[in-house]
Amino acid sequence: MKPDLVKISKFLSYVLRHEPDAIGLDLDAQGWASVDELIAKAAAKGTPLDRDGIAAAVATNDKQRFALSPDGARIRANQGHSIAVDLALAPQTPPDVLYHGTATRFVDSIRRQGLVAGERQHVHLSADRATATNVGARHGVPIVLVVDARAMHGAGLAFARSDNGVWLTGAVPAQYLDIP
Ligand code: HQG
Repeated sequence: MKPDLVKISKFLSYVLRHEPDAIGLDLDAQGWASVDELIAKAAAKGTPLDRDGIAAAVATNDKQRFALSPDGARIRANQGHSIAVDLALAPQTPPDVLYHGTATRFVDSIRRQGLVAGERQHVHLSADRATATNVGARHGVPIVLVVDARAMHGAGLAFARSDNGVWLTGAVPAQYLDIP
């Protein structure tokens, strides 16, 4: 992604996932905002944006973090919210095994508590180890935990997959974790 598009992406993450109130932006219950309103309210707070820049940031985003509605009028973040939104994702049967990348310094606490969503709405899980390693490296020395998603699902715990391929669940009790 080009540097100016990375800047737009970071701004979109901030207002669509965490702080819409920072610019007075209205999100609906599913997390969608009007693109026109976003542009107007960002401008009023000193962040000039235009439709083409937003479209390019959405299209070239390295993790496909955002979605535009088919008519281009609305935008939302695909996952990663700290504010309460109902993404209205259908529950899905996960693969037998999923991965969670974290930092070694969190492992003792995770052994005790399992994985908790913390500031976010969900615990984020990856379908492959490489992605999980990258997620963990954001926090420090990475370590990949293996999640027995099959057993969790069998016990009635719900999973969904975001539009950009991240597996989401409410929490992962420690008994379902294989921690190396
Ligand atoms: C850890 C990025 C102590 C958890 C990524 C993680 C992802 C615990 C940290 C998305 C714990 C939370 C989310 C416990 C969990 N004790 N630490 N009991 N339970 N933790 O950033 O999963 O680039 O909120 O292991 O790709 O790292 O933003 O979650 O290390 O998909 O699009 O608490 O963010 O996507 O950190 O990342 P985060 P995450 P974007």
